[in-house]
Amino acid sequence: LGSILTRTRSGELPLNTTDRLATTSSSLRDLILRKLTYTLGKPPSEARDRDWFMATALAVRDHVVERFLVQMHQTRGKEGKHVYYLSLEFLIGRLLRENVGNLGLAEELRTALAELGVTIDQARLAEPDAALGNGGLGRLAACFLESMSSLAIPAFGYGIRYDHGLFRQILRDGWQQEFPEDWLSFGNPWEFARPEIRHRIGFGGEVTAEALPDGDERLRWNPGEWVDAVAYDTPVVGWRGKHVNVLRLWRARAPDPLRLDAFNRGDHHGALAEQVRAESISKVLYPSDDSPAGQELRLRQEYFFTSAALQDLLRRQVRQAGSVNTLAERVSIQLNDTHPAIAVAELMRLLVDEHAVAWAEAWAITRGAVSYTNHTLLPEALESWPVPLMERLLPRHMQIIYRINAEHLDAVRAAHPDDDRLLASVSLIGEEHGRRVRMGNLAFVGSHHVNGVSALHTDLMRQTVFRDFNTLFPGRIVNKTNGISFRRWLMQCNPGLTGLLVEALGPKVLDAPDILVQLRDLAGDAAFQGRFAAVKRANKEALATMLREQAGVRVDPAALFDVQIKRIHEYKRQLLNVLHTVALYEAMRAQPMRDWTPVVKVFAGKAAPGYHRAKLIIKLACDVARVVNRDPSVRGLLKVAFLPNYNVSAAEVIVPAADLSEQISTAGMEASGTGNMKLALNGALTIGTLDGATVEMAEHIGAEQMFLFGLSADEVTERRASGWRGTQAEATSDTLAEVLAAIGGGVFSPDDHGRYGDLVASLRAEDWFMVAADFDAYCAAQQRAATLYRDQPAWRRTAVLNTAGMGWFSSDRSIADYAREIWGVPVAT
Ligand code: B1H
Repeated sequence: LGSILTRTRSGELPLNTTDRLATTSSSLRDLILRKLTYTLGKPPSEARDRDWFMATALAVRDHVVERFLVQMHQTRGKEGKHVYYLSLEFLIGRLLRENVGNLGLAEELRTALAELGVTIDQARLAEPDAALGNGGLGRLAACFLESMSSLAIPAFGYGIRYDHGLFRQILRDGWQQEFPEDWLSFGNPWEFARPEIRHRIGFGGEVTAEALPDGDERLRWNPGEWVDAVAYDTPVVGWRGKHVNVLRLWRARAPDPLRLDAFNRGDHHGALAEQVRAESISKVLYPSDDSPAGQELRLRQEYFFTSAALQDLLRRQVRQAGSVNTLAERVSIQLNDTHPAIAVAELMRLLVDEHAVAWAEAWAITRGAVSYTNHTLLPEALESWPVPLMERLLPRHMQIIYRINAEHLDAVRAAHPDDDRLLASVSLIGEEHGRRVRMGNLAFVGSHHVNGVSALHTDLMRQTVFRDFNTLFPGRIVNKTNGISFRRWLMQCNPGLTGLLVEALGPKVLDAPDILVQLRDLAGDAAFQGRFAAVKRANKEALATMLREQAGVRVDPAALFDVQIKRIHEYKRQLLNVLHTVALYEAMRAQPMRDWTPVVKVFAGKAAPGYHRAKLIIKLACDVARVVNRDPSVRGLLKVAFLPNYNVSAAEVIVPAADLSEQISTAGMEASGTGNMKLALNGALTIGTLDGATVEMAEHIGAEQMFLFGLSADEVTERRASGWRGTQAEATSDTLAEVLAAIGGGVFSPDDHGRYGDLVASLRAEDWFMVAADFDAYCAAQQRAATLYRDQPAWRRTAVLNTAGMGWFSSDRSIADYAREIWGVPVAT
């Protein structure tokens, strides 16, 4: 260490080869043992699995840090443009396997732990699942961070270090109950607390004008309340340990830990009140994956982390470039949905008020640096904040937004005189439900590019929500189809398939997933099919164990595993899947001796706590499961399981084991989907609608290799306009009529016959999500799947073709597209 010190001080490489950590299993073993003994203070004889996890993670972190230091030294002074990915959610999951895999230390670690008498799984499964996100949007942010490191793009992720992530879901008698999640309770070995990196965040107060010598006036915000944002850094190592970026999450702290004057008066609660109020900002993730919470605390969260991120990156800019003037050339700020959209006003405030940049120049810098990703067109999901709330909480920002809006509307008026409809539509202030700031519009005008997350979604953005903006700013809306990290969603979660792919295609497949297409040549090869199927079978046995232990359902691993794993939402149509389950059940009871394809229906997903209809759908799935699973006339040929507490770690078991992937959203409503990609990559066949990125999957895989069905997005629009009613479907489908009668009549809810009355009534009436409308087509697609499954060679061939077609859906491809077409950042390869 002495030599590190001297050489670092003289500006040399901080770590030369003799100082470097050895990557042999024995040195890894010694390092783990040292961490256990001296950092955790436990002898091996006392160590529990969790201690082994902590010691292992700390040892692995040393290796990550070492790469980071070397890289810092090598790139000092030559850092290119930096990307800042601002996201209210990072759905990280566990990190041990990812970091070990990316560092290339998996085998060494296995041996090291074995010598200590521990298995990798013992340590690995003791890691809490970091659920700082709700679903696809948060998981996308995590995959993108990993890809930015893998592509050696200098980047920071910025978000909130929530004390409590997404709630734990427990099913009590089929009803979802929420319990707080506590991922930090035993400490987080991956992060570095950086108490010295701290930014002041203001709220409330007032704006004062200060006369300047030249006769102008300068506006100053004097917040009435301050909260500190303290940095916690998690290094993110890319594939092959190439590059390390940092995920910097902010924790809210009161500037003063307590009010001593109040404490000394005996007011012990009052002494802590400010601290409690400040810290509530980073206390808990809002558990909604579509509709914004709309509460003041949510706006405080959004502003808190956005301001901390911008202050942080401006400080770095000034340190490295001497001024803020070149910001737009040196940084790209990506807004993950509108949650950080206040960045547009905050960056203007920081530039104009704090760095004395002229307004017009500040606007050019802001628009040059910021870009925005839209993730949903659902009207209820478009964020807007009441003007009075904004004026109270962020008075200076409200002034800035008014000025941006005035200039924006002046320009629109100049180009399109007398078009009041247009002005109202593109204004940053909406008047529909009281005066509200439209965050999507703010993000749009403040960005150089706005992107959707699949080709269909981007088209719909241009045609619907941002139609007028698209006319005013042609070319600003671009598409960047989502992707997934192949490291996590293939190599780590499915080592069996990965090994087979490496044998078949060579190790290059690990770095260049586009060569997966070469699998097409092997799709008809019986020997290869057999090995592909053997991998799937082993993964299904693992899932069968999980279903037995966690859902109490025994299943036959030979059956067709039909999985729907995602947030519970009406537009995702878990209900359609349940209706088919009931139809199949009734058909089996009517003809018990037909030779049915054995099917296991697996459901998993959380409902937003206030979303009653979604919770009722969970209850219905559980009610149906209870009846079906214990009915002897079904002879075990149909099993239904609702697996509680779906999270990233559960997905890592389910995804490799699935035969059939349910992607059955009402067309036009799922912006992209990413579970669709994970499942197909792992050899599941998709039953789905032409929605989101499933459309592009069909282009890459071949629509013939999927079970596509149902109304198109355009047809859904037409149906809705024509006053469609579900009774029209019921009148022409005996099966649908029987299924609705059974559910509505209480066959599955003998304890409460009326439980599903309203649910069934809404299908018969408006049928907004086209469940009744698509029912027959869905059942026919299900039948095609069941029939194909009986021809195992044909099924296996199709499964191989699905994997073969998925190379393009790597998040490395998505990120390379962002880098080249939005960020202007060079990418190697
Ligand atoms: C997606 C969200 C979302 N779209 C509001 N929108 C939230 C909206 O806390 N909130 O208020 C949280 C999340 N999430 C998903 O993004 C889409 O539904 C998926 O189709 C898409 O694959 C994913 C990633 O782009």
